[in-house]
Amino acid sequence: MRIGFENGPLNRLLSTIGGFALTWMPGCRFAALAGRTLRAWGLWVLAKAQPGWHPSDTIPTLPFCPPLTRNLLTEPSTAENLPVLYSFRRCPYAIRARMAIACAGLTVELREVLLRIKPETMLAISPKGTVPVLQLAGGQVIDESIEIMRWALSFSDPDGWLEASAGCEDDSAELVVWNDGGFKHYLDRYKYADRFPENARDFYRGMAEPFLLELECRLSSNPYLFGSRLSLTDVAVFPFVRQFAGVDRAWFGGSRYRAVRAWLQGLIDSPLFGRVMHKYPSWNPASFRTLMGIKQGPETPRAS
Ligand SMILES: N[C@@H](CCC(=O)N[C@@H](CS)C(=O)NCC(=O)O)C(=O)O
Repeated sequence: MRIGFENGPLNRLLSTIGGFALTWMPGCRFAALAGRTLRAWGLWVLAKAQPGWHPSDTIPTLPFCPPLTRNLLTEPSTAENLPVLYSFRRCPYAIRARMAIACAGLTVELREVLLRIKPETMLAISPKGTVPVLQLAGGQVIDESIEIMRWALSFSDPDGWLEASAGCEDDSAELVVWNDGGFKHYLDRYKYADRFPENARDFYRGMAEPFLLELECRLSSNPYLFGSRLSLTDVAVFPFVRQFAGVDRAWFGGSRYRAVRAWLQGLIDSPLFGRVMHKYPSWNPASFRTLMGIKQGPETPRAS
């Protein structure tokens, strides 16, 4: 039996249930998220019932970011007054912030931190102790990665990341909330299943999968989450999917998420990702300054 997810009645039914919650209470984030989650879970149950299923017979074109001309460099610098970014190389939140900063062509002073020994200077400006943290030249602090992305793109968005999901702001926000919330919750448990022995690793993976199914449905018909162009949402979400894929590469490689795999690989192979994943020694107040980007940022002098 072919379920016919693309245009079949079951897909329409599930979309209607999800869409009902999305439209019935417009503006209500919770209802929208619940609707989408319900739809994804429904898809997951049906997909389980038909092991060979895939939402599309075609593999989407590999997405590539245009090559960058900007470089990351480490050097002793006389450049004062740059915004300071506290970051951790492998942190998915920090990756998305660095990608937006690099894409915008901004220069920041990069301070690579060790999460177990956070610098006092960072905790002083953001006591919650998470990375990334951006301190602007005027002293203002942005310590949410999505806000850092928006800050960077508000100066320059050469690749149109904001425009790519224009008109779908609620949809985009829901995906990010789902990614940073439910998906991240189970991703952590899947990654560190030995620290959460109340359930098996596969259980946590299964709980994270509805999010992947949502991505798969979107990416089966378009190369990016909101159509033909890379959006802020793609960049915000993919570092987490990369972590998910890395937990059990063999499983992910053989999974039904073909479109997600192609999308993920395209982003991992992109020059932009390569540049922001450069390894730097961890920062201390006595070390050379590490500059990320070579173009002077738009900020005015940083306090202290
Ligand atoms: N909502 C924050 C979350 C950032 C976050 O949780 N970062 C993790 C690293 S991936 C962190 O700093 N955790 C604190 C720790 O491990 O001590 C954001 O989007 O910037």
